[in-house]
Amino acid sequence: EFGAVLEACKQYPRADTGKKDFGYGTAGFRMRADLLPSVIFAVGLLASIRSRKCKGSAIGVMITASHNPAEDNGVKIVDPEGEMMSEEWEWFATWLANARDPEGLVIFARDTRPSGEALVEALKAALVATGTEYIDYGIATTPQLHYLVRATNTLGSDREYGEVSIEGYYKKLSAAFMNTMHIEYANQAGPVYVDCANGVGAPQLKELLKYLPEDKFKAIIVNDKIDQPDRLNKRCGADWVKTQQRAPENFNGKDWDRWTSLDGDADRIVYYFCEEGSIFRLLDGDRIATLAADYIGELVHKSGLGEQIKLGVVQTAYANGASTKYIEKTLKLKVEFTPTGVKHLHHAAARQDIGVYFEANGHGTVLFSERALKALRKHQPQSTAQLNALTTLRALSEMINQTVGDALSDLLLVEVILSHKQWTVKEWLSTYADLPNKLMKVNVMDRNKFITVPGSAERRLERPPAIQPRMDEIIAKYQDARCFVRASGTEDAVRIYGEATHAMEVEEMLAQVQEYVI
Ligand code: 16G
Ligand code: ZN
Repeated sequence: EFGAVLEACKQYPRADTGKKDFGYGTAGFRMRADLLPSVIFAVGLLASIRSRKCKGSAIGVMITASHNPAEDNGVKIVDPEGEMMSEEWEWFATWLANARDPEGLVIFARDTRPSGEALVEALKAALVATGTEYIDYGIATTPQLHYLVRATNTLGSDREYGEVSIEGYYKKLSAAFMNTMHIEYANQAGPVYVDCANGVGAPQLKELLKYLPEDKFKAIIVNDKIDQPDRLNKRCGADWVKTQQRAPENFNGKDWDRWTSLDGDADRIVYYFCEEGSIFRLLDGDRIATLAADYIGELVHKSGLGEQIKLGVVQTAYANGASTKYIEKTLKLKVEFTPTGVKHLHHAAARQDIGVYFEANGHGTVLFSERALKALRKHQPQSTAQLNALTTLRALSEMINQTVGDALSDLLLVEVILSHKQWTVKEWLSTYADLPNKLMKVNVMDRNKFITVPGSAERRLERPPAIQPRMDEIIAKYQDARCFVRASGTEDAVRIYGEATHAMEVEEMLAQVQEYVI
């Protein structure tokens, strides 16, 4: 086997990247697609090893660069439960040297980027060379691949996740959605418009819609030009809308129309609309988290399980302070903070009975623990009201993707909540008022010099030592102000985030902080 690996390896020489090394960052490897073949080959080797180490469980490989430009691509590994790969790498090398049985299984998919096709060849070469069985699922969203990994590994067990196919994913989501509609809810204010970033979300949402009756769920798809690769994520999509704070290309919403944007691999979603006078209003990940926590918390209470099942919310430092305050003061729920990156939030949420986690950028989901699921199964409702709440909760636990944030599943979730509450975007927005805020990107000589205080969830800087004390003095001058600096995990830059009561103050504060960072 080793000879075959060496032989195949020669076909995928390392691209010249100068002094730069490839690094498995917050969301896997990501770079210009032409630099990637050797990296994908290595990931193929690694996935085959990881699968063998996990006693032959299926391991997933997703080829995507998510919200980044069309000429980029990337790759990440999905663990047996459908989660992001665990951080211990050293094991694999040892394992490579010793591996005999069992056989491995790697399943993979890619987004709509044309470069994906050749990268899949590099991946397959590594899998063939290591004698690893594989299944190519073609074009899929990142969360669909996570689903497939968990479904594969739970097949035949007492906790089967769903049919092992993309069709099975649609069936599971749509059936659960229909179960949330067990009571006749008045269809609310018009369809939802979905900007698919000209990416994989478009064909996959179209497919999902075939499983949903139009009188229960009506979506109008915008930006679905997957045959024009250079339009992917360009002036559209969740990342663009969130960072630009404006509507995407081809937006033609009337006032109060409900719009959403997915990102290029459909694991993020944000909502937005225009108020009278064309004022743009964003309903980001924080808003989805608060909406979901409010609604699910209410259902738990109504079902009579309030004493047994506790909800917790997980956020990052980027969550708007007003959302945190709303969760703690109005919803009276616990908030935990973790560093940026889905794997951190996911693990923290998994420790709750029901854990709601969302990054402000729109990536998130709601996790139901085994304990909570068992309580939902066992509970004997004492009234029709309890039964109704319980039925909805059970359906939601099936509809919400348990492996990772999933734009399609989150879309259904928000739509269910809005129709149950008979809310339009207006009522949703009015739950709290965001603090004015700003996110800045600063290019520095060496971002690795910026290290945050351990356990501070990136809210305080430890090094360089001079900066935080100066920042504290600046922040103290403003009311309800917050500001933090952290090195990006995906770009060669440092990010500065600030919020305060008035937008002018945010500007002033950030301008001063920036001076110390550069
Ligand atoms: C990655 C993360 C995202 C995070 C972002 C932060 C995943 C799947 N994606 O895109 O969650 O918000 O990085 O980027 O974990 P930054 O470190 O450059 O600010
Ligand atoms: Zn993404």
